[in-house]
Amino acid sequence: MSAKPPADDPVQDAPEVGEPLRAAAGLPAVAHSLRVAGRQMGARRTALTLLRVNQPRGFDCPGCAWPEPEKPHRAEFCENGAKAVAEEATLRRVTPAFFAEHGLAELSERSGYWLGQQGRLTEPMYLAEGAEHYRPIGWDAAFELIADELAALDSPDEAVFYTSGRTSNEAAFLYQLFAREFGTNNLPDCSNLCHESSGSALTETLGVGKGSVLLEDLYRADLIVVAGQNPGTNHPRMLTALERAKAEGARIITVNPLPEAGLERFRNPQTARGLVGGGTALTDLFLQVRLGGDQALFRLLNKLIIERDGAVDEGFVREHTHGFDGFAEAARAADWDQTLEATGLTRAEIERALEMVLAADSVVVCWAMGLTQHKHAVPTIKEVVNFLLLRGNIGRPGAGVCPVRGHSNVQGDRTMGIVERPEAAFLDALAAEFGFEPPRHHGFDVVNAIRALRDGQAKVFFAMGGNFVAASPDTEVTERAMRRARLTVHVSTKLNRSHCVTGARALILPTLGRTERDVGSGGEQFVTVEDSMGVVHASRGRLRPASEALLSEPAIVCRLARRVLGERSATPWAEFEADYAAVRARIARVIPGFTDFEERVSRPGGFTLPHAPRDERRFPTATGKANFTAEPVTFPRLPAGRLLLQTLRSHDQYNTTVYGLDDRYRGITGGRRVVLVHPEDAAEAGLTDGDYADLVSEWTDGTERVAPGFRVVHYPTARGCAAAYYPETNVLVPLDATADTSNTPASKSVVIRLTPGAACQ
Ligand SMILES: Nc1nc2c(c(=O)[nH]1)N[C@H]1C(S)=C(S)[C@@H](COP(=O)(O)OP(=O)(O)OC[C@H]3O[C@@H](n4cnc5c(=O)[nH]c(N)nc54)[C@H](O)[C@@H]3O)O[C@H]1N2
Ligand SMILES: Nc1nc2c(c(=O)[nH]1)N[C@H]1C(S)=C(S)[C@@H](COP(=O)(O)OP(=O)(O)OC[C@H]3O[C@@H](n4cnc5c(=O)[nH]c(N)nc54)[C@H](O)[C@@H]3O)O[C@H]1N2
Ligand SMILES: [Mo]
Repeated sequence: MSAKPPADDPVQDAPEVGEPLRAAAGLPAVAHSLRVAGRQMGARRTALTLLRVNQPRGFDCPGCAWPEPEKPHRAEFCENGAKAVAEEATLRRVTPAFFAEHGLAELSERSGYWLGQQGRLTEPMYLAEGAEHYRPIGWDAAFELIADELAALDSPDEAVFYTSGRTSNEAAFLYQLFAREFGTNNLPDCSNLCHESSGSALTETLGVGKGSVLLEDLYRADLIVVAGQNPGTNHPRMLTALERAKAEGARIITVNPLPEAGLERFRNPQTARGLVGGGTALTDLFLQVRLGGDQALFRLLNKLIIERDGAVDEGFVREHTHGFDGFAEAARAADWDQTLEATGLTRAEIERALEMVLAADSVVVCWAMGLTQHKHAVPTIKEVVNFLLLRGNIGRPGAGVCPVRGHSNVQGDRTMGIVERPEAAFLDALAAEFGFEPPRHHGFDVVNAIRALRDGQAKVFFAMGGNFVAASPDTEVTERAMRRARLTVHVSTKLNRSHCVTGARALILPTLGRTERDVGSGGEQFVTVEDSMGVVHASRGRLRPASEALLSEPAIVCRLARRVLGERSATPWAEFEADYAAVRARIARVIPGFTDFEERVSRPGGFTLPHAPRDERRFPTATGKANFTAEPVTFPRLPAGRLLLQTLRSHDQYNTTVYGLDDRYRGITGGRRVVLVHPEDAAEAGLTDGDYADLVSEWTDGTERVAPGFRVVHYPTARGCAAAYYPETNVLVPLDATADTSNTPASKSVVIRLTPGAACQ
């Protein structure tokens, strides 16, 4: 085992391409995860650490937000969870000596992969104005520097406080409280780039912006539709749930432009049959939809349901919904030809889907980024809601909406008030509890924060985790915007691109990860998180922290707040830092559903937050009912010779953290600069498999953006659609290309042309 990072930048992008696999997980996955983990932390630590993941007294996997079953399997983690844990529990360290050796100019030339491979950050570091190297700085001096910059602003709204989705409930609650006591709602978060479209659509139609199903509902469903999601890579434990659902009789329809191995067939690494046998076929019907064709697909299905005698649940529609007539009129106008064009599907495929829908008493629809990152993402998800409402598939067992969240606590962060457009009721509760007047006007989301930085309206950027410049769209614009800031601050576990593209001055504040023991002035603490299904539970790190100098996220916020707010604040920040139970006591008083928080979260498995549509078929919307909506159907139309590019994840990455250069299920090894295209589309561009192409994105204002040197890979994707990995392709996504209403970047819908190019050196 070597805990030393590779000396050279290993990104010699030279992809090799084999056949995509037809099944996911199984023995190769176990071997792969142990190999990756062993490289980072050695065999003993690997075994000890991985056995604690997602256990009742262990820590919550920092990977995805998929819930834990009530009785977790002894190894309730997956290959990619193991990689996420290994990234954090690595024995490699980034010390002040590292920064003395590597200057900013050099670091900003390094790949994200190389930066991440250097290991855990160990001490607070400061980059002075004009300096070439980060230098160590004490915690107090760091907080003072931030306080001085914040005090120099003309308005609190010139500061931006970003959050990624790994932050615990306690840290998130404190962080938003600090930002609001300081005076701003500028609390953009990774949700703005992720499931914001789901939140917008569900809040308007059902009254709650979260999923309405629990794990048991999947097991009880007759039909599960998985649209725009690749769980084999991004939520591998979901495959175990789908396998069980199938065993209980469910059928599965997959809607995706790509055949994803994990959904085709699953070899469960936790069972003997899965390890060595053929595994379980998961998908019964694969609808290979064109990018952005989902709204049209669901609209047509809805028309067909309405036209079928007895297919609509009339009692439910009458009693619980609003707007049926207007919707039904729009749905009846749905057109077969237009749908076939939008989806690229055949009539027979859609008819088969309809029969499966009508045969099912209970239906769950699961989705992720394939639905949320389009210009018409919100109307698309609203159409999914229409689809479920028609047959009463909300608020009863085995049925409902299941937006599958990304980051492990992204849903909890929102529940805790990390949101740039807070509701008045939440602000009222905060004001009453803490005795201050929170700002009422809305703040910046991610895209508007970039605009504000670009235009000089925001001057201090503070990030609680994440990798803002690499995760955001329009890389060049975003990087230029960030460089205009007076101060950029990152609370981070690992080095990343955002530490290299900085404001005039920059700070890196190193923090504890999920896997680590949090022992502060008040003794050992635990934190809590909320999964994708609204289950809140405790998370206790067990490993020794990567460095003695680390502070926990709550401690960082509390100390910063004391320094910045001083006498202005009546909040007991020191007490909160010492005792997270005191924070939870306040959360219980401010946020609905958290009564007896401390007691209920101490139970193994935690507790489930209330969800009115799920629990009582009550819909807290503007009309007091579940709303049918009749949005016009749209879908992307391309000029001749253009393709629609989706930017997605490979199997060896966690968002901007690249674990390795393989995408095993898709048959790609040793490189990331690949573009997956249908052979006939490649031929039309005068290219064939193995050629290199530049990706040129065309935006409506006539501007073009180029990502050079992608190896063309013939791939069985839907016609007219291409796929390439993010974050490399974020340079192609225009800042203004966002979803209506939610303002989420349309990263699954980039109009490009391929021009012959050469491999990048
Ligand atoms: N290992 C690992 N786990 C992760 C992450 C990670 O990077 N690595 N990221 C986490 C995060 S933050 C998130 S949000 C989730 C992301 O989870 P996913 O949403 O599964 O991630 P993507 O790779 O973006 O995959 C999008 C999927 O949608 C399909 N798709 C794209 N466009 C369309 C469309 O128009 N219609 C339909 N029907 N399908 C479409 C793509 O082909 C692909 O299968 O995963 C989380 N878990
Ligand atoms: N083109 C394109 N762009 C996308 C997407 C896409 O599909 N296509 N997906 C979008 C989505 S869904 C998301 S969620 C965003 C992700 O955006 P972010 O959440 O901002 O990005 P990550 O890559 O997850 O952040 C990784 C960094 O988080 C830090 N970190 C890890 N764990 C911890 C911790 O416990 N505490 C702290 N303080 N820091 C920690 C590490 O320093 C690491 O380098 O990207 C979005 N961008
Ligand atoms: Mo996400």
